[in-house]
Amino acid sequence: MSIRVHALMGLIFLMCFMNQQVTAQRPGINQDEAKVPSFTLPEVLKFNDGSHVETVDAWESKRRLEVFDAMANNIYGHVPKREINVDFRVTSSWEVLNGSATRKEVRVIFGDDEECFATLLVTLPKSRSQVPCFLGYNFHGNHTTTDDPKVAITKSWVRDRKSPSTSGNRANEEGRGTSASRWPYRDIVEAGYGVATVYYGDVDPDIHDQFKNGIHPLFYEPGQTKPKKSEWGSIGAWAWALSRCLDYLNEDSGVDGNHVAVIGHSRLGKTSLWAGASDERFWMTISNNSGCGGAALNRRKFGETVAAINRSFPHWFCDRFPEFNDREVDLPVDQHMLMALIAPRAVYVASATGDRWADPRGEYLSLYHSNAVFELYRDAALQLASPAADEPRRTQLRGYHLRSGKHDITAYDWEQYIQFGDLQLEKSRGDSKK
Ligand code: GTR
Repeated sequence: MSIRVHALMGLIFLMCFMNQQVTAQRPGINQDEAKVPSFTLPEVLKFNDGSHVETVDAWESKRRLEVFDAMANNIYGHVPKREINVDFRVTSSWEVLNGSATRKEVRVIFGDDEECFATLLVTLPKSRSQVPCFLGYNFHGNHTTTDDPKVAITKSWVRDRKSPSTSGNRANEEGRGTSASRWPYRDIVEAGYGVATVYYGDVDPDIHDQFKNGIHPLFYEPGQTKPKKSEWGSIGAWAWALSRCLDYLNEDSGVDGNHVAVIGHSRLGKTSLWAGASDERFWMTISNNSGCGGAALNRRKFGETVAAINRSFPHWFCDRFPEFNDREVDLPVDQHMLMALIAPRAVYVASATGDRWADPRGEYLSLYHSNAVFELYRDAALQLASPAADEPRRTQLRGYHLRSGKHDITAYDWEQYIQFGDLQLEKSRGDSKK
């Protein structure tokens, strides 16, 4: 045997060993495609009584509601019935990007006193009026999305970043611009889009405190201390607040309220999908590396599982979701149904090659298994085989790409979302001429 073959075998052995190490370090976690269990997905177009959905009308008037209900009951939770006041106040505005765009901060106030609020940072190109706009949460505070010294630093709880940019769960000046690569403002504005972002911890800090902080308590009935079993966790609350931000964007004369795309990365991608499914006013829904509880099919049990996510993040979903830990097959839904809820509005899912924890194949498959519903709206069917890395695949209403690289949202990802948005805009202009 040649030295080269020996070296190759050694490398293969090392890779297998490392793979086992990863699996061994995380008991119950599979990252081997050959070990994905065989499964049957719940049928999107089958009513709860077992009969078949044949028409768009039957889907929209009845089956869609059944699916929404099942996803809310078992995974994300329902928004409580109680209603609260939400007010908007523009607190500052200025010019950015060499005068080519305006930026403003809008206080979104939840409830009747001024204590609970989120700050929406809105950046709009000046070249056009009424622009289409991306709306999405950021992880560490608005000031981390840009070097702009005027952007206010959140006073809310933040996750400590093991760097000088946070201390004692508070953000500080050192963090300014540290997530700027995730928010390519110039590219977005030059493409003719606005972009609005908000720190998710302003709405509900991402820490399990039995739902005492954030917006949940504003919805409690007298004597209630935590959400009911089928009521929202943090993802449900974050998604609801995105709809309130959309309410504001609808009032903003600089924004085309019919063309607001909801976008999110990772846990915030799970959130954007649930927001897009819950609020049919969203024009496009974009999920970047959202993984388990987002685009990835639960039944594949590849990478992060239902049990793993509920263990690490017991506050994200409704209280019923942990009943399906290690029992994915008993879930009455799977994530392809989340995609289906977005139809006939556009949905884009993106994965990354280095993000196996999020199960790229499972993220693509949920889009693929939404074919039946999208085909009702004459969208072309996606093929079963996943696209190769860096070769985006699109139908009229759905897009997918697998970016080379790690779990992140990059300029490449944004480029695809903008191109997809441009195609949707062209289509709606074409449709309105007919
Ligand atoms: C991980 C979690 C994922 C994903 C990610 C993120 O720890 O397991 O579900 O949401 O965090 O949001 O960055």
